[in-house]
Amino acid sequence: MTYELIQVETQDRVGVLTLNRPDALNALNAQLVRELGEAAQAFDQDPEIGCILVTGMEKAFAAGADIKEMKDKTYEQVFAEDFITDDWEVLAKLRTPVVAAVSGFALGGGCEVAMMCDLIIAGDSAKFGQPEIKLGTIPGAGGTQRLTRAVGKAKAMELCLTGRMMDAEEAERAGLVAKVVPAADLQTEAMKTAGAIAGMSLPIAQRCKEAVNIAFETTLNEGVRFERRTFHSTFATHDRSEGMDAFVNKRKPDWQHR
Ligand code: CO8
Repeated sequence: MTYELIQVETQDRVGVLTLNRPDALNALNAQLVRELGEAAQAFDQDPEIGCILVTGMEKAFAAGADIKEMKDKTYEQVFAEDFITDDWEVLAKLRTPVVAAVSGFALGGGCEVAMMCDLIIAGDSAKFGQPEIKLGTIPGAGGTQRLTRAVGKAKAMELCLTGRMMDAEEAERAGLVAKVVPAADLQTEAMKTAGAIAGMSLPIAQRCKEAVNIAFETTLNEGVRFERRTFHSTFATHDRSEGMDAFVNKRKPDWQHR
């Protein structure tokens, strides 16, 4: 597959997707979103990929949905197309763990794409925001929901209603990002985390991710029950036996990803 607006590469067991539309600060037009979704799904179905890393460029992870593409759409059109389309939700539905490495602007749809990933590592230049209100609209790809779950109502409400940007330090304090690193080290640091995840047993990492995500969708009781049954299911895998045997025998586990 060849792509125009993203770069796709593999490093060990990490599949790297780099948004690459520099002239528009990686504004997410239909083509970019389609390419990102297709490439992410291909990695998700590849048993040789244990983690997907989504990143952008130094100045911007993505400055939002493409306003120029969106500006003349009518209500009839957006309703008929169900804009945004399912392409946008692809990242949120992947089973392989996904890390976002964010440098520069992650605004509007860009912030929403980062939040669809399982965890965000931010360069200290990162700026997050949902500025849609300044354009006379509201977030449309999960911003009001995922940001609120990540940082709580007070800060989410303030960010969505004022459209102000939040820097990386504030985003980390608020719980939106897992860690902040110097911008110059972002790719290396994000690759370390993605590599560590990719070094685990894939079917176990998939179960782990699913269990954490359930916390956002259900009650505590149901979530704990789901976790326990999923924990039990790891006992049906080769890698659970291997992991415990390796610990007891003081050796490195040799994951078979089954
Ligand atoms: N859409 C289209 N083009 C963009 C976008 C964008 N979101 N952001 C930047 N660009 C373009 C600029 O128009 C400019 O192009 P040109 O050189 O042709 O004029 C180029 O990128 C560089 O941008 P700037 O000159 O503006 O760069 P600055 O460093 O001065 O400013 C900012 C950087 C602050 C990031 C500024 O570009 C900005 O405010 N961008 C818009 C941010 C924004 O409002 N994002 C939200 C968009 S709406 C949204 O995401 C809704 C999501 C809903 C779900 C998805 C539906 C499909």
